[in-house]
Amino acid sequence: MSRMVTIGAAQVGPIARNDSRQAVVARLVALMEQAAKRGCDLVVFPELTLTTFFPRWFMTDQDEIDQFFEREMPSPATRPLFDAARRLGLGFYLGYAELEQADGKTHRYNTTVLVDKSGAIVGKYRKIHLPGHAEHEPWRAFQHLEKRYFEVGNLGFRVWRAFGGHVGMCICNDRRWPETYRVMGLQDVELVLIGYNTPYHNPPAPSHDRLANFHNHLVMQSGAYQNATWVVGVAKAGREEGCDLIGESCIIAPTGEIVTQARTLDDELIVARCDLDEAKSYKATTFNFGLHRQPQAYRMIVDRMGAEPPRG
Ligand code: CDT
Repeated sequence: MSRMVTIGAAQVGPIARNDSRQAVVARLVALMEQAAKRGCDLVVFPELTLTTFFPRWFMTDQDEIDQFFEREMPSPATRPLFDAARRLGLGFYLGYAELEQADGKTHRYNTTVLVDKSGAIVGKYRKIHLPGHAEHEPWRAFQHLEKRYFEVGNLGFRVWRAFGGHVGMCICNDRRWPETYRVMGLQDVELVLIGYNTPYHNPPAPSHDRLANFHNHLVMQSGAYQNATWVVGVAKAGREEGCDLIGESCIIAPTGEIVTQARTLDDELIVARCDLDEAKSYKATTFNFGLHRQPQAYRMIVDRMGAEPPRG
């Protein structure tokens, strides 16, 4: 048996601070058109795809900050993506900064939506693992203020029936945490979609810089294999406003192997025909969760947040 989904990982090159939404959306539609020509069912864009990665700057003027956020999805500026989905019969995953008014309060999230081939939103995820810091740290070469500009996502790690399979979403730093994949694995996930913006340079730990690409693949390949799922990781890449972001967007099989990988640091579409049934032999044997997991031994994972050394 096979259940084929043709997936495009649409890596996006740098976006300047003053690039308009319209200019960015036009680039994304061009990638969608390429994806349709190559037979894709689904195209995956990066995290915060519509603007430059603004958490690199400390800002105090809320109006200035809110210019990077979307108040509605779709909006007049982003509707061409939804129109293209319908016209081309092509779904997409899109990351953006979301501003929501709820219970008389304003909330801001680092969000993705999953849109089906009819242009309807079928799933929404709000980033849970927010890296970086909340206060200005001028000693850094650049800031990473996700903890300042976003709230922790409140929608959990859900999995949706879509594209003929079970599809989950997460965002960037989430991919480094095994819990992310396992919570989706426990919902029989078959395809995990991940957008990212990852600088090569990590100011608090510059000795890690040379390993940025290795760690990117390491975590996603492990997540794929250990949960018997396809994983699609998509970068916003290249030198963006003086900050170098890694590329190496890739599509990973449930074997843990990279099937295809981007070779540039610019707008680049890579495509793979993914058989969702390829996970079956892993789900039935080595990673048959129902047969082999021992959740009574995992209590500490939910009871304890930070590591504590053994007593005594
Ligand atoms: N966007 C995002 O989550 N980036 C982080 C940068 C590392 S911060 C130490 C990431 O995990 O790739």
